[in-house]
Amino acid sequence: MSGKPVLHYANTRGRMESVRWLLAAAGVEFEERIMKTKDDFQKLRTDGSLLFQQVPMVEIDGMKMVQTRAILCYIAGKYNLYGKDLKERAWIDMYVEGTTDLMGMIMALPFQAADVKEKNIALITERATTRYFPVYEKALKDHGQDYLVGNKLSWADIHLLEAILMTEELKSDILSAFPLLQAFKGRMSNVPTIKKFLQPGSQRKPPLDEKSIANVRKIFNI
Ligand code: GSH
Repeated sequence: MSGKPVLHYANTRGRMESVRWLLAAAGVEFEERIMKTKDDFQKLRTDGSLLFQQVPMVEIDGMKMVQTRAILCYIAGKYNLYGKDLKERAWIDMYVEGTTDLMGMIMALPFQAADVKEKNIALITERATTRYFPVYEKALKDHGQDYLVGNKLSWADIHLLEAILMTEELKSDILSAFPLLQAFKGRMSNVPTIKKFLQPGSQRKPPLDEKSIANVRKIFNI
């Protein structure tokens, strides 16, 4: 065993992408075991690797961890990206839940019918600009620091950058009314580990194309 975390998921962003982001930003190398077929998924289930018969699953520190949020909390805590005390952790949790809600809406789009999808894209861009991004813009304005919590890089910053880039894929000028978030995006994209993850050829996954959507539908019975 290499000692590196091993990520079990399909060859897509899905619920695993934030785990890839967090590990990459923490500077942790990881391996991926890509499930290509429904049978690959079934094998993991029958060999007892999946506590709730679901992925994402990450082998780390002798555990086979499932439940995305549990995995992310563990990694954030282990690599010192989860605040210095309970209050900082509470803020990080609140910010992360906001970006999780926003990204959850985006993640569902490829599996929706064209008319529903069109309405939801409008809803997502509206929510991003009126509910979510104003919160992060205000946080940065109020404390005047480079990072969201504790004047130090945390899981909240990494998750927000992931959410910004995902939302920009729907509407490239989505940050036009948010100057501090534009500057934040520039700063975060230049953190060396993140900069590396944003380069072509990294373990970051692209948005789903038609072929991958069909494959994901088969693997997960969607
Ligand atoms: N609460 C779980 C988490 O956040 O990790 C949900 C995991 C989940 O729904 N995983 C999907 C899955 O395994 C793939 S993204 N679906 C098959 C199933 O639920 O039977």
